[in-house]
Amino acid sequence: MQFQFDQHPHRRFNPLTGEWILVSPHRTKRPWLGQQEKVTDSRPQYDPKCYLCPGNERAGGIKNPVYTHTFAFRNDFAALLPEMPESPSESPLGNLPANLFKVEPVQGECRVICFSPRHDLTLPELSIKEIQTVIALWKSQLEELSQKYRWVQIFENKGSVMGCSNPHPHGQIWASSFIPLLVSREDECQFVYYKQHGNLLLLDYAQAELQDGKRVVCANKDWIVVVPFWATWPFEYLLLPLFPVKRLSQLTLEQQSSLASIMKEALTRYDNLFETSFPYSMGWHGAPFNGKENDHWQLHAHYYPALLRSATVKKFMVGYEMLAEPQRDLTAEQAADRLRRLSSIHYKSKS
Ligand code: H2U
Ligand code: ZN
Repeated sequence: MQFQFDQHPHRRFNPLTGEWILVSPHRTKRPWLGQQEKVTDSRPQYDPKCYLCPGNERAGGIKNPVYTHTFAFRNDFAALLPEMPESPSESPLGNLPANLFKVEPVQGECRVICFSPRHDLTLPELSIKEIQTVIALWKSQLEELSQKYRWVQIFENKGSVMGCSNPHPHGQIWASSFIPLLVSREDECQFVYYKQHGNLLLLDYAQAELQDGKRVVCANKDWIVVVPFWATWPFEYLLLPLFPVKRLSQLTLEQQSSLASIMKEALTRYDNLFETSFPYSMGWHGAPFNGKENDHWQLHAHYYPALLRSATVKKFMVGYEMLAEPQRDLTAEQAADRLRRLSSIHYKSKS
């Protein structure tokens, strides 16, 4: 019997994090007894009870302006606070052994960003021009917050299954004095690759994927969206530039426009997969603001969707995955193939 990686259990390596994932393609024939229902969501253009709609009141009594494009505000329940003591004068942990009990103070800011005044729309339903205003907002927020913080995490948590509290199209930004764990891992892996090969890890990867084509969902002259070879989530995306660029703030207007159109296409394919507003967590990674050159860094976005086989059946990261290693059944190639076959026109705009 000869090993075939679309049929036999194997592990795949993630060069961006140094982690492995177990792939079990033979299990996709497993019977499934779970429910497979369609979810219909119809929302008004304006919801008087929504804390993100224009002109409405938020927690604490602050009123949103009657914004017409995008709107950013400080999170009323921020996880990070800007004014904190630099470091405690004496250990807050008393006599506990310092090598086992470590603590460090952090500073930061959290913001919420509304993508549109329309309560009923999501990113793929916005026009390319409107998506460009979201990109412009990401860019200006990054420019402002990076003056003060070493890391600026731009992200979007979409859909109630991802724990998102409000369907109004919005994202968040958490800026911090420290570089978070997952970012440091990517920093290290990209640095080692750059030192060994003199090339950017993710640019080499994007070019290899473009040539091979098996995991490509869509691409244009500047950008490529793949289900990465090492994907953990069933329909995970990695959105990559086809040119070297360290940060979102360095994109030209033309590159922002081509980004808006690849986002619209990739997210439309997500929604068309189960004819539902596809829930995911996404976020941007670029060079941190640590005072270094960061020549090894390449900008990219991760999309981690929770759904597995219908609008309601999600993948759980439990059991073996919590205790040993992430695992998937559907291969990255099968997932990309399914997404590629779908229409690039949103199902809602057809009916
Ligand atoms: P989600 O997208 O993950 O649901 O987050 C929305 C954020 O909005 C959440 O972090 C904030 C919450 O703290 N929020 C406000 O800042 N003001 C409000 O009036 C309600 C919610
Ligand atoms: Zn709203």
